[in-house]
Amino acid sequence: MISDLSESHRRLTGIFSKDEIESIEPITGEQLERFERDGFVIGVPLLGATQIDQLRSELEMLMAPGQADNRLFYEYHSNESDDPHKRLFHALGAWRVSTAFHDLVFFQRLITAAEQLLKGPVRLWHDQVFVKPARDGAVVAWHQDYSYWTRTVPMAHLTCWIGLDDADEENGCVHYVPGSHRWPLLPREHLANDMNAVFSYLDAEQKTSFNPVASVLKAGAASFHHPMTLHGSFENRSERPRRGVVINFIGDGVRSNTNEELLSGVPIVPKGQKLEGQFFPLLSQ
Ligand SMILES: O=C(O)CCC(=O)C(=O)O
Repeated sequence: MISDLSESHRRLTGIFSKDEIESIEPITGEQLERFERDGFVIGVPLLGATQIDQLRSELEMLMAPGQADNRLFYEYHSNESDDPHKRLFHALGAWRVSTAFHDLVFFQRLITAAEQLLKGPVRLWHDQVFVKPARDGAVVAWHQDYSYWTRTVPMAHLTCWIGLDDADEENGCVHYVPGSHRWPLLPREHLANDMNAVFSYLDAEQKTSFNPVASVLKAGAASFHHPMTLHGSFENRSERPRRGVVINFIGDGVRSNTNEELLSGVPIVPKGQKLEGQFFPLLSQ
């Protein structure tokens, strides 16, 4: 078995070789229109029960003591909140460590949905895992994903958030601000401390049109959002965990905008060069 799963760009197990969901087209025409209008689409059926179970059980391994020193992760925060009474587990790079998380990246149903929304061939940018434990789950402050990604151009990015639990307002589901994908890029603040930090940057018109929508999802369903869509999630005060896995896609052709590392531990991609190779696999056939 290889130790860095990014060396393989094929599925390593049968977990995601079969579509457990009946419907053929992941994103309907109506959802495509909604994505253009609002900057997100909620409730795309993606995973079946055995796929969810496998991801949940490998997630336990990813969160186990000792993994924090695993250099395959691009980032690993056992708790990204500065408040010792709140907790947000957040890691990037699980696809290099766990076979289920690796194979999810190469899941055809997910890739097809991303191609529909990005309107062309797609590559992996990176993955993320966000876990809010029961009772003391921290916030994820309002932000636009592209505020973290200006080191890659042009902006041709897409985020997919997949629930490993039912997610609702009680356990801290993601919220989206419709239409905010047409706002300019806003500055970003700490990810897991002050939910409303972004408010100091909003003008009067943006404040008036700030009407967030809760992304209420069943486990196994996904939401997709535009890289400029303002989103965030409130605390988990419920008795249930709220676990989510995120796949961040780029259109094939996105280039590096820096001569520094794009992701921790990944060889430098010089400014102007296309993202490709071991760490940015082409997912479209
Ligand atoms: O899981 C969360 O609450 C935040 C997710 C997020 O920021 C994202 O999907 O880009």
